[in-house]
Amino acid sequence: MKILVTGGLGFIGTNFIHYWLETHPTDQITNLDKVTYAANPTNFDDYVDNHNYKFVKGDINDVALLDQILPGIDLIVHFAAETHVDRSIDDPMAFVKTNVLGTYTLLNSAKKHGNIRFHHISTDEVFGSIPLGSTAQFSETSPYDPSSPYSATKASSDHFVRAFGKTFGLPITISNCSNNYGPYANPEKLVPRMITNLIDGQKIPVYGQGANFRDWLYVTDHCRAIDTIISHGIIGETYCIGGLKETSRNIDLVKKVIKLMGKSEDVIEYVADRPAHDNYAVNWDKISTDLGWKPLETLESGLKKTIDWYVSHESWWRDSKAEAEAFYIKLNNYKNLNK
Ligand code: NAD
Ligand code: TDX
Repeated sequence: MKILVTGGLGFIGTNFIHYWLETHPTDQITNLDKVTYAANPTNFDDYVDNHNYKFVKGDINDVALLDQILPGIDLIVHFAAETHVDRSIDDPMAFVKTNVLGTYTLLNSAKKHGNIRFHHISTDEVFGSIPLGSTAQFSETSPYDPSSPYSATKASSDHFVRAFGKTFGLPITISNCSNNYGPYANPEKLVPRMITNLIDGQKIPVYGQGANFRDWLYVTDHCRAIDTIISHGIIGETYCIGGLKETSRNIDLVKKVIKLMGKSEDVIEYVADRPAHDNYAVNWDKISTDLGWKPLETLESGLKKTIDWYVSHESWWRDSKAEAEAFYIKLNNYKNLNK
């Protein structure tokens, strides 16, 4: 099979390509990535001699480039996006361009080149927020109710994907997953930001009181879920993907990482809250019952692997951490937003 992966130099795309070429070694992958701040071109340094991997630098909005790449492609796995909620509050237009217009452009090109099978990677954030203290979970039937510019653009992209399936018969599937963690995540995100701050002897900024909750999914479990949907999913269907939910409040996660790294809780620093700060939990019964997938990694084992990876890959994250922290200084943890 010939696969186009978009955004494959980012966190999940990188893990997915590594996973796929290990588990399906005869398939061929073209990785189309614009190489934004979130990309790391060194992620495939070991693949120079792998004839089943090809990198193309480019934008999913570039129709002429898609016309060159798409002939012969059997499947598109669409990861490319602007992904950081905090940056979407600072500069929403970048999110509209890639997440909405880019997804539309890619769909249109997939249609033009013979209705190529299209799997869209989306997020639980499109469903809005679960009230603090509630044990409710999002599922495939939850109404869309996005809160941030990021989640609004992802919601829009989901609607376009579904519309191309219904209107033009494009063979689509969608997955809405919870927060991923693991190797290769940009240190702008909570888990790698915590780990790299602790390595550097810095404090951990916790937004608000740390009471907001997430559903943490180890990235390899996510890659297996995507494989399961590609291999066995029903065309036109959406599948929700989440983790084992042992703990989910941010403050509990922060304390867990501090303990695993042998540090003191004195490093916790409560800072101004994120506007429209959501809470998420995912019910993954459908993919489990219909397709037989379930998450395998416990939070403890996944965090240990992730910490070990960041401790031994400082050269990988050092530059992107400097870029991320410069962004946070500019944003000043929301204090400057309304000035
Ligand atoms: P990431 O920010 O780490 O990487 C995104 C990649 O997309 C980068 O390599 C970037 O260069 C590329 N890109 C951006 N704009 C592009 C464009 N116009 N054309 C081509 N490439 C472009 O993202 P991630 O965390 O790996 O997320 C991947 C996907 O998974 C996204 O669609 C995101 O919405 C979704 N998702 C992520 C999470 C999470 O916890 N990280 C959770 C749920 C869903
Ligand atoms: O320094 C921090 N302190 C803090 O308390 C950071 C960076 C975050 N937080 C909080 C905000 C959130 O409640 O931690 C939680 C996680 O924040 P992020 O890592 O920014 O992730 P989140 O906003 O939950 O979104 C992530 O998961 C869903 C991805 O960035 C999205 O792309 C994905 O759709």
